[in-house]
Amino acid sequence: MHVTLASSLLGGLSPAQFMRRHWQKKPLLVRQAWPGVRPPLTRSALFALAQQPDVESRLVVAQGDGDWRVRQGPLPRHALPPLARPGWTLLLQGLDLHVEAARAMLAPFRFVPEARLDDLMLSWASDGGGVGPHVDAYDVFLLQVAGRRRWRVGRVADASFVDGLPLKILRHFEPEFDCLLEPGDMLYLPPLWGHDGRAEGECMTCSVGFRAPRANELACDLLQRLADDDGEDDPGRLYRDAAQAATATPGLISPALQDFARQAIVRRLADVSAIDRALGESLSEPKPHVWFEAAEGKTLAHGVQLDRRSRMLYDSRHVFFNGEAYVVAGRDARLVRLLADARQLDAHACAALSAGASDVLQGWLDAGWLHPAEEIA
Ligand SMILES: [Mn+2]
Repeated sequence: MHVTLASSLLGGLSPAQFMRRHWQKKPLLVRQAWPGVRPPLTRSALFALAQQPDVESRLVVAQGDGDWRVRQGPLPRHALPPLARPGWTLLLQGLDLHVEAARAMLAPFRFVPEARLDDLMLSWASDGGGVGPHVDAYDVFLLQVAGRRRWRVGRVADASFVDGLPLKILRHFEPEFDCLLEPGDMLYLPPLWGHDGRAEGECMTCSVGFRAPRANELACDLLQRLADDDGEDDPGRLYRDAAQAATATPGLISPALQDFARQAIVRRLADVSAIDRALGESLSEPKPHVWFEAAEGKTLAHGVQLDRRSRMLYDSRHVFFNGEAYVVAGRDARLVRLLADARQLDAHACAALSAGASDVLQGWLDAGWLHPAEEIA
């Protein structure tokens, strides 16, 4: 990925310029960002996928009187309104986990760190379908892949929602601009920008979403991980109070015990490497309901590529793969980081791995986290 080269996906901006001028700052509308883009699956394949229990799907129906009906998947075919009925939408979250072509559509967006990537959502709408004016806590690229959708977009002064609806619909939304997206057009929106997309005729839209972690959620997750991990710091250390005098106030917690507890926490949190490791494990955790199929007898000889559901990240000390941390160094580290960045490693690079690293990659192949390169291509 050449981050300083002009990109037609970004309307002639380079990824570097886009990140400086638009990312988290202001919307960007790009006409023909992806000329000739094809939906990653057909309407009937989408409806079939929505029936599966391991696929996250939602049906949203506008009732016409300002009321909305939402049904969570799995969605049997008879749960979907007739195609000719206007005003309904089928949303399929995490399509990249299920459909190789959807995973492939994420590749041009890899100028954004993968740690921020959430998923590719596909929405199919009948004429007039949409989910109403709302905000997301996500950076999102809305890529029109079939038919036309009109977006109304604007900053949100009043973030209150209409009461009593199964959807978070903005009570007051005053769009600043509107645009009609045709197949191949794309609209980037930063988090918390109000938007309301309505299909004009049947249409399909792909949303490439980048989650912004919430400080509190991240803290809870990492603290839990730190608590589960004994760490290197004398886990069995006992409180000692050999100097405790006889007390007439047995209900009182002693300052010495308070100090012991505080120090125990401070020492745990002072282990920066453990926090970094917990973060990498957390961010690389596969999505819920993802499982991998073990496959013995595969070889590294022809190069490897990541399974579409695999998440691989790294920091200066570790590589994180599907929630597991590995300490890497030297040439192996360089090669494994290459695998994380490119999601593939050629035969030549695989041959350059040390025997130890080869064994680790072989284990990943056996677990189904990796596949031989030719298998997916
Ligand atoms: Mn949205």
